[in-house]
Amino acid sequence: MSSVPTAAPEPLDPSRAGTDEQVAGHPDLPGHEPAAAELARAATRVADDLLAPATPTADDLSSPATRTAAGLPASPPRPADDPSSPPTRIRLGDVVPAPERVTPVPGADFVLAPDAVIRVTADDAARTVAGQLAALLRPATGYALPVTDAAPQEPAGGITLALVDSDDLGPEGYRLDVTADGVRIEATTPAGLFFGAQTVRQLLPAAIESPTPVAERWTLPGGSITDRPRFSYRGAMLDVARHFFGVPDVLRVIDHLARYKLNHLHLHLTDDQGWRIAVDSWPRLAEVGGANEVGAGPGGHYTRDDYRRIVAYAAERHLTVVPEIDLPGHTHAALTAYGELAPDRVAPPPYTGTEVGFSYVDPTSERTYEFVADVLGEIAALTPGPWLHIGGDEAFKVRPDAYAAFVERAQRIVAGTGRTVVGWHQIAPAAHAEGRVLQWWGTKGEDPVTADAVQRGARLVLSPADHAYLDMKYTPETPVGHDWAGMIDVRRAYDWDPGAHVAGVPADAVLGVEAPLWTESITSLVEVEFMLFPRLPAIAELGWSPRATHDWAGFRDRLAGHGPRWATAGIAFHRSPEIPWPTGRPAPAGSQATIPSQPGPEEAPAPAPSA
Ligand code: TNX
Repeated sequence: MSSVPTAAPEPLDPSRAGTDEQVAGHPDLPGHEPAAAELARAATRVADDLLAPATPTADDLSSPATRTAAGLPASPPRPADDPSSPPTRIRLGDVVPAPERVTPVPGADFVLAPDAVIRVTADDAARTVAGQLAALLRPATGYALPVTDAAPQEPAGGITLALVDSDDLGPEGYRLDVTADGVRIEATTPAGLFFGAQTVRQLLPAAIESPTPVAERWTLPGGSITDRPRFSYRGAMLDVARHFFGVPDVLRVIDHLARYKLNHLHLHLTDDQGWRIAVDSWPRLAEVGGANEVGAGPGGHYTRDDYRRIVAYAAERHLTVVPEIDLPGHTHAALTAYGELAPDRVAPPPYTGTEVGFSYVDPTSERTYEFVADVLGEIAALTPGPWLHIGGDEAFKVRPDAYAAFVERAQRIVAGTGRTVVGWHQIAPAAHAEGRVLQWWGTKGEDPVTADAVQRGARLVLSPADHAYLDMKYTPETPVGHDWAGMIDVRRAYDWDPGAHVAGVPADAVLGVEAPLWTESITSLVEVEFMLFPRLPAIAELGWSPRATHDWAGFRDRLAGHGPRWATAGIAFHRSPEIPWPTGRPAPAGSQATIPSQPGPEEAPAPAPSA
């Protein structure tokens, strides 16, 4: 498959503003690939210096077997065991995303004892959360942490997770109380308990991320937190179409989202370069359309069971999967499988480049609507969540009237599956459909067409490309990524307000935020993590935290403490010089200037000293 010559796309419609700029911003692949490889190699090299034993670049960093197979020592990096070194002081307010209300109580710190127990309300879903918390804490502590049902009279000393009735916490909020006698998380739902458990994890020393036991005093700062999200939709998108990412990679990305209380994973499942989901009624979509990717790699696709596994893993972490079938444009891979959908009825050869806007399914053919109904019907049947994303972006070759008619019909097909339609904001001109959501990726605060769709009832998920597109480079030297929407450093990712970003769109029409990661130039999990961290937590904070907590200086300080966590967990990240990482090792002068010295996953800070 990969030896089939690449089809030259037709030129884009030059009348579309931004088009040329976008194409110009797409990476030149032959030039890009050595940069990505260099990134990965440098990651291994510098990590060897900073963290002994080394931080691997292998996909699974926690299993000794995988580490050994990757040629790495069986144990991951671990903090110094020297009990004489001072503990890193974690403050109750150091949580990312910033909690709604934090009330520290000096002198009320809690120390987790080796015989501590996790108690939980007698409820299966709550027990699952307690089990997840225990599983997070056992590897580093080495403690047994048995989970037991909570009794009415609680003995002191452990961690309690309690489902309670409360009008204040909402469906995702929680209350956390830390006293010298114990830790208590209360919530009205298992999701709230789960988010509370993520907060507990962040309040423990960074060494809690170690996959093997560490000598540490497992202290949590005393006081209470009352917390709930600002927006109900907090997401990230992974483009698995331009480069395919297998199930283990996607599960690891879900773990990353869950840490920061995100609750939606949008999977961009189809595009010109690949169709990534098996569809029984149209089997060649995945078999033929899935067998390529950018750069002519082997591609791949998810079987129905793979997809179910991803959905179930996400659901256990209180994340909803939003599947996207991009229509009517971005469909070249589908056309390679079924030429009958093409305007000229001829199946083209695969496309492995990075242009956009040249392909479309024939909007005038009934066969196209059979295809759309079959595909969306099967995806809906596999997806428990409420959303079906129909794409709708960059269909430059489809005339506006035909485009609007197509979108309106696709919206009706989605409604027929019982799901709510989501589309990129290009679908705004089409008629309103009950509940519809536009994902806005503009770069200007003025968008009268979108504002008009909002007037007609649409809600928005905000992904402004110049703040939230995590495929944009951090700096001109970032070895992977795009630049068509500009550089996005951590501050740029953080400093905007989703509630007041688009003129004429009131805050109550904003469902939330999403950080898309397009993967034309992103080829591996290490590169995915490098682009996500540390910007993903910035977007997560915009989605979760009340606006009153918004403060770049405070965010930067809180985020700094997460570097040692990521390093200990083996997560690659960009050691941005904007963040005061607690390493004692300043970023080398000129480190932004060239690819080899580009701060990258290689420059993971040494884990914080611990007692
Ligand atoms: C625009 S934003 C696209 C994608 C590209 C991305 C690259 C949007 C809905 N479409 O097809 O991958 O730019 O940054």
